Amino acid sequence: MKLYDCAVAPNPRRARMFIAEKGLDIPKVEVDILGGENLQEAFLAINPRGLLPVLELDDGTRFDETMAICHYLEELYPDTPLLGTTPVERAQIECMQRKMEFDGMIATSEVFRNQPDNENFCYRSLPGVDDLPAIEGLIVRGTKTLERFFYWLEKFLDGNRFIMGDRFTMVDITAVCAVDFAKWADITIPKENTNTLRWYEEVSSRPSAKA
Ligand SMILES: N[C@@H](CCC(=O)N[C@@H](CS)C(=O)NCC(=O)O)C(=O)O
Repeated sequence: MKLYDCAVAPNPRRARMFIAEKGLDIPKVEVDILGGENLQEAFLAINPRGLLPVLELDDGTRFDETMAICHYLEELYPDTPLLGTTPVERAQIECMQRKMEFDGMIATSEVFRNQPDNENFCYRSLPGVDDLPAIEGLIVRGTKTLERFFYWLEKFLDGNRFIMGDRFTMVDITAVCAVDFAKWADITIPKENTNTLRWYEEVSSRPSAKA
């Protein structure tokens, strides 16, 4: 098994954190997104969409979505569960996971990728192989969505150590990756969001956050 990875990118980081929390040692192949390596022939043979991360099994089977990678590894290595242990927990985690991903990760992507003055990304409104010039209106949409993300994150963390309660889960991984990704778009945790600031401090100090 090996993970096609990119050290600076937020979705590969989600996979790396998940793997680190599980205590797994999966070899990594670094692909340089900023240098455009993901859009070159060699990587497009691995993932024609040009996106990372990708988990490749020894028989050549590949998974090119972060959550699919996590679900697969959770099934293989159920110890230290990160996606829930009962049908109810799993469904609850899935609900929250999607909020963090859509309102946090994807909204940041909208803000970050649609700035006409961002030299590296101004023609990459869409991640991957499709060239699409920046669409400035998406900055407004993404910024508003991130306000919603931070508002709800603060509420979910009220009285909770982690987003789902006492136990660290994939939801925390996606959320902390989204919070750090939002910094790329100069958006940070509002200073009055004390629950979120406390949670961020704790989650960021886990060894997996540095993976
Ligand atoms: N839905 C995919 C999204 C993957 C994705 O967008 N990856 C970004 C890195 S965070 C990427 O590969 N970008 C390539 C590019 O911008 O050209 C997942 O969750 O894995």
